[in-house]
This record gives sequence, C-alpha cells and structure tokens, in this order.
Amino acid sequence: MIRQKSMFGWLLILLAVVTLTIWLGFINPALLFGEPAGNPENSGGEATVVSPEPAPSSSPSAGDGSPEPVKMPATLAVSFDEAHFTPEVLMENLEIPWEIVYLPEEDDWLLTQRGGQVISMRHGTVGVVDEVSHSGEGGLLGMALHPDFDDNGYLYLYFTATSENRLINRVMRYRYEHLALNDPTLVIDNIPGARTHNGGRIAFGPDGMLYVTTGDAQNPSLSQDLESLAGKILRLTPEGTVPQDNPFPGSYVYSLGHRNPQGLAWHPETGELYASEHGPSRMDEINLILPGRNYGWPLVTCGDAPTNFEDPVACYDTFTLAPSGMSFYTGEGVAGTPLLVAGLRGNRVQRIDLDAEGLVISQEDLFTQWGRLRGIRVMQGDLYFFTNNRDGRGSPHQQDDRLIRLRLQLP
Ligand SMILES: [Ca+2]
Repeated sequence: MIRQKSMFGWLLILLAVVTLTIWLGFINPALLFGEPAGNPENSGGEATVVSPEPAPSSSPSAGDGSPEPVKMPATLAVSFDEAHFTPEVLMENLEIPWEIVYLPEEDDWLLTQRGGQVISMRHGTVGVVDEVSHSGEGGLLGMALHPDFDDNGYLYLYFTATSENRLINRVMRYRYEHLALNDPTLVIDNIPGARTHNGGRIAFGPDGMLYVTTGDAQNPSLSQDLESLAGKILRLTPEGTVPQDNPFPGSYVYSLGHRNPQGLAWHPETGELYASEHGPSRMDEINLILPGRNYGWPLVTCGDAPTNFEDPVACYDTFTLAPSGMSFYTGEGVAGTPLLVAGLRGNRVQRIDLDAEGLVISQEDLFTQWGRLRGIRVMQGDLYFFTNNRDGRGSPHQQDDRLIRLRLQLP
C-alpha cells in the first residue's frame, strides 16, 4: 500500500514536470504577458529583444547566409504561400537596421544600424564604428561573414565616411571576438560616396570572393567609367586584392552601368548571381549579373537597351519598389525557389518566380503590412526580415524598427 502511494506520487511529479516543460517550450511569454512597452519616441533607446527564442541551428552557406537547400520530391511539396508563415516580432526599437547575419555557433543574429552600431540580438550593442558618416542615405550599411568565420571570426562592414572633406565608402574587416569588433583592417577604400546612391551590399559568393555593390554617388557618368569604383558591382579577394580571374585585368570591376544596387543573391541551384537596383523614379531593376557586362545606366534603364547593354530580368515601371536586400527561398516541403526581394517604397516582399532560363514566370507582393523593408533572410524555411521605417521616409510604428520572423508552418 505504501509502495503504491509512492508510485502514484512519483507519477504526479512526472506529470507536473512534463506539463511544465511543454508550457515552457511552446508558449511564447510575449503571448502571455503582451509585448513589452517600447520607448514611444525611440530616441536612441536600446534595441529590445522581444522573443529571444533561439533560431534553428544551421550551417551557413556562402553568400546570403541561407542554409543549403533541402529539397523534397515535388509531389510532396506544397506551393509557396504567404498563409504558410506565422509572424513573430523578434526585436523592436531598432534604429534604421541595414543588414543582418546569423552566427550559427552562438545562435545569435547581428544587425548593422545606419548610425554606426552593430547590434547582437543576445547581447545588445557589440560595436560602434566611429568613422561612420551618417549622412543622408549613407552610414553603416552592409555586413558579411568570411566563409571561414567560425575559425577566423572575420566580419566585414561597408560604411560611408569622410575623407578630405568628401564622402567616400569603404569596406573594413574586423575580428569579432569577446563580443567586440577587434583588429580593424582596411579592405577597400575611396569608393565614391554622396548623400544618396551609396550602394552598400556586401556578400561572399560561392567562389569565396567578396562582392560589393556601389552606387553612382549622384554622378551618373561614373557608372560607365571603368576607372571609377562608382556604379559597379566589385569582386575582391577576402584580403581586398583584385582576383586574377576578374573580367577586366587589374580591376575590381565585375559589372558596370549600375545606378544604386543594394541587393545580392546567388541562386542556390544554378549559382547565378542576381542583384537589385534602384532606378530613377520607378524603373527599378532585378538583374542577372554576368562578369564584364554593362547594365546600361545612365544611358538606358529597364528594357529599352540596345544590344550592347544587358536587359534586366525584371523591371518595375508602374510603381516604385525601391528594392534592397534579397534572398532565394529554400524550404523543405515547399516547391520552387522564388527570389524574395525586400521593398522600401514598395512596402512589401516582392516574390519573383524564375524558370530554368532565369526568365520571370510570375510575381506577387507579400507581407505588405510592415512598412518599408530593407533586408530579408531565409533560414531553414523560415523568413527573417526587418523594417526601415525610421529612415525619415516611413510612418514608423511605435515599436519600429522591427526584426520579424515568419515561421514556416505547413498544413
Ligand atoms: Ca539597367
């Protein structure tokens, strides 16, 4: 009898522990207690972590931080649909975030803010780049991890600075360790800058090289000048030298004739490089980037190119998308590999489906309720994007800017 009572007691305790575990594991405290009240003015307040629930661990791949695609047989996969994603705010009270990278070993996200800060989701501000000149659209922009980041800790930043009383852009490399940016090392300097048209996206390609988008720095003729670093997509070794196999010998220039490109993504199956670009009042472009090719600016925009310029894959001439960061979607159980482009003025994620030849099959505007979007990442089927509603051109929500996760939930 005593023995039976004891067993019953243990069963009760076990039941209680299991119940508690389920609640802790599956109930987001934000749902129970509501989102913490943000700073209404957001005047320089610290970014707030809303949901520190860890992201799924994953191996990073070169380029856009997306994991290697895990493909299901097409018959088992459902089509990509906005309804498959459940939104959750991970961070709020950010101030004009521009880029995001995932650190798998620390299960952490790092974001740049245009004012010069590097923010960790788990640890708050981990770096402030003093040389940043936050002027107009310039400031701390792109960020990329070295392909061997887990071993060497190398983190790259693209930012606007002042040199000899003029605005320039440069890429610096740091060693990210002990929650700080150490050993600053210049990678490339004196990319022409201005209050607008600074480009700014940087990413390592599948070939291990660093690709850098640069704007025309409000001087359109520079985009056609092979001697200028403005209005180009550049290709560098990780140390900042010119790769031997670049299309123009001795030159960083990989492609020319760009106006203000701000997005880079490699197709996970074909390995082809795509870039987004701001056009002059509309006429925004998505381009397939081939080495040594000329994309036309300022001589032509969109599809009116004579044969010696490359036509865009997609052109937006009926509305302003203002495309910035982008990623290809890969997710187990979801068919296809759409290109997802964060739109600023467009207030959306633009979904672009491409066929095997890289031609556009269809497009759709998604996630239109968050305002201006600057960047997007894909991680194990989940989407991560962040707003840019505090850059002076948006209508900020009280908790902006925000990092949002859209968790994939298949039926
Ligand atoms: Ca063009």
